[in-house]
Amino acid sequence: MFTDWQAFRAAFLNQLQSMHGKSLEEASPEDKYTALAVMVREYISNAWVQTNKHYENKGEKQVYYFSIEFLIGRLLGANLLNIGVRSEWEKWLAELGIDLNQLENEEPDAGLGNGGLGRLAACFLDSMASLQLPCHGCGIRYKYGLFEQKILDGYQVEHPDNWLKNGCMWEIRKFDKAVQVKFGGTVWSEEKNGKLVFHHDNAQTVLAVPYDIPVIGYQNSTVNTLRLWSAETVQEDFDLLAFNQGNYVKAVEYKYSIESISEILYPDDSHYEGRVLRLKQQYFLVSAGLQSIVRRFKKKHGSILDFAEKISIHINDTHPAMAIPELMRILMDEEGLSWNEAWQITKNTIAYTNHTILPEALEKWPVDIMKSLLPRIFMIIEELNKQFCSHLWSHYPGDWQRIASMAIIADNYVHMAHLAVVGSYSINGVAKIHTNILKQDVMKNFYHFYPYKFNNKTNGITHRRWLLKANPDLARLITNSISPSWIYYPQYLSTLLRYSEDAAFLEALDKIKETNKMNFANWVHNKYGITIDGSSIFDVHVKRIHAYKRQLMNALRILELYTRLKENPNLEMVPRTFIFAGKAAPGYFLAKRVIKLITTLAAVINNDSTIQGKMKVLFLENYSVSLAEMIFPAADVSEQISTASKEASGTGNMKFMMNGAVTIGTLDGANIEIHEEVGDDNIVIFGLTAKEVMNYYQNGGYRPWELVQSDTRLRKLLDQLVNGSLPVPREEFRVLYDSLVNSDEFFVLKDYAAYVEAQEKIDMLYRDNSRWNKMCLSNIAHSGKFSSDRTISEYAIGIWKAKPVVIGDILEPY
Ligand code: 26W
Repeated sequence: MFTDWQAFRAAFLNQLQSMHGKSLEEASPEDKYTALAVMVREYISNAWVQTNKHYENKGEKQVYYFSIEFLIGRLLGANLLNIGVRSEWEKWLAELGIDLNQLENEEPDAGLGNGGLGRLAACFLDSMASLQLPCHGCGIRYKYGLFEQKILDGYQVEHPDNWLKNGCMWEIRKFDKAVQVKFGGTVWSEEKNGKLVFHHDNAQTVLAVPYDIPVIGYQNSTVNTLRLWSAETVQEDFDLLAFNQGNYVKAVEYKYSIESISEILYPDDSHYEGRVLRLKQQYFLVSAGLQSIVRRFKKKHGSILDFAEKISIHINDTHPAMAIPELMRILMDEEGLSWNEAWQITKNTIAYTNHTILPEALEKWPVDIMKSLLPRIFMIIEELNKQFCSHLWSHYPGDWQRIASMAIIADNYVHMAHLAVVGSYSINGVAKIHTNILKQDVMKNFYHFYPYKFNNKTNGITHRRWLLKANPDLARLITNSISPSWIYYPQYLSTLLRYSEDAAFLEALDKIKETNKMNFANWVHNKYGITIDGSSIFDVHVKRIHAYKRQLMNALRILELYTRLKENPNLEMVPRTFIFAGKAAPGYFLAKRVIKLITTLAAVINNDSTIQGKMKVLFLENYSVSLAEMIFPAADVSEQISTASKEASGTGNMKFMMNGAVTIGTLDGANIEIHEEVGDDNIVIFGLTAKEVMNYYQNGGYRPWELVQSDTRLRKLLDQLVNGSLPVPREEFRVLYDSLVNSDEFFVLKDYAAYVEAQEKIDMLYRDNSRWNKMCLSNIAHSGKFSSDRTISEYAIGIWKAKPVVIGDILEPY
């Protein structure tokens, strides 16, 4: 659009002036950020409109990805990159004395997700647009994202994440597209012309207002939409309460109770809690989303009976599973279809991804709550359950046990995973092993009944954000070596293997890692005043804090290594910097104690001069997408040490690999497929297999106490948690000690010796610099498979039957 710097400069200065009434000299970094964001918006506005027009006119199948979380992070940098102007604008801004990176840092992270599931949804959006697929996101516009984590006295403290306080530069409020969502009240029916007609009286009506965010494809003119819904009062309801009854305070209270629906993201990661507000959020999302989809569909297409051919609705875990009864409700009560017609359409429209097998994460809602909050939805679920159970009965006559284990409603609960399986045409796991566990274990009865529905789609990450954007030096080296094709076809990264024996290339790789580590070390120094050794191994464990992810195992090994180093200051070891980051759910006591343990180790170790800086421990506050973008490029070692069978896939493992870090990990989730790609020599695998773990579980676990009794080293180590040798009250870590010694549900002690050995292997491998660089190269070269472009192509072909739509070359701004 801008032919030269002059034109760019004029537009930028004009934007500053019209938006902020300021000259360049007066403008703050935030002013400059917003001005630049508006320029990006204008740049893509035409393409956005044209993309929607194309989709409407061509009538291709549309896909809607429903998710309670979209962890999109910052958009300015990624948008500039996808538009294809980043380096040029960066240069031009520099000529104006402006550092683009600084402007990017002005943008608050959109932290509308907890962890893997939410970030996956964001990576998927990027791939959908980049592959020119007509696929859109549908979510909630939380006023507060995931809490901001501060570390105070070594403990996690939560602060509200008021990410919208200065507004969001990317959203467009579409008030004319608002829809109404109904809660509570009573439902009654009457027969009219031989048909049952349902009426919903005394319901509380909530206005769902959409905010659209553009999702820009990589240099292809496709601009898809992420639609986020916000809850507001229906104006008349508010006025009625406030003025007609003269009860202003009550009216304001009412307003807050409605708006609370989209107020805050629940900070639970893999732990289900039956909160009414959460159920409201789920229904709010699916009802608003489906109403707007049906409305748009009817505008363009003749018969609603074609709905399933033209629309796929993907539900990201069970959180949006009420899309099933809600679509039934809309098709029957509003479109006048029969039960059977509605059912045919619904079960051919919805596809479901499962993201976890942890029993405590499986959602089940008490019947009472659902019945009173969503009376019509509950009626439909009840009928579905009745029909499904009688269907089962005819297949498995007399097999009560099996039928009870599969029922949608059982023991006074609605089992959301069962609802999702029955009401969808596709059910996928997120890594090979996870899908196999679903088929053979967690959902084996369902797999027996519906074998054709189950399939695997191994997760992926967008290589554009996680390599091209996060690690520009590495991206440049790759492009200069093998051409930019890898950006479009990430599997092409494998051609890098031809440099496996090229000393100059390996050297260049090494240099880039070194620079990234130095940059990171400088950032740490500026922010925390801690000095870390850029030539030490950066050993990184970043993810949500959870017992199954075993940060505790890593911490124990750090404690042991430190103790050994104290005893023998001349211990041969490559200096290491242990880097942790991650949030614990606010109510997850044990996870919070693990944070305290790590910060305590950091306080002791970082201040002990007798170990000559051979070890440092960092716990970085407030893990977020932006922080992650700084960490992955600087990592040497990727900790992926979950108890085998527990991590459905993991996606951090892929981000590390793509940035040339070497994995130390268990045979769990996608680690298995990473191992398959890079082979034994380029990854360090240790520990129990999923089969072994599951065998233990089936036989009542193992007896950790006996292990501790027979292992002096382990006993001594564990004693250090509770014998007063750490500078905390003596009982501080008793709960951690007890959890290990009494049950050790996640096999920390059982796997400990193997883990220590694997870590020693890492130390040994790192000493051989050229061998290590080859390992890094192998990881980068084999990371193409883990691009979400591959994953999304598989969804598009195998599940959605969606085809790319070419928009043409219209990225033209004004
Ligand atoms: C209802 C409480 C709750 C909230 C979130 C239960 C479960 C969840 C998510 C399913 C947890 C989650 O994020 N799972 C992660 O999904 C990633 C993307 O597929 C996987 O890579 C991770 O292994 C899995 O833990």
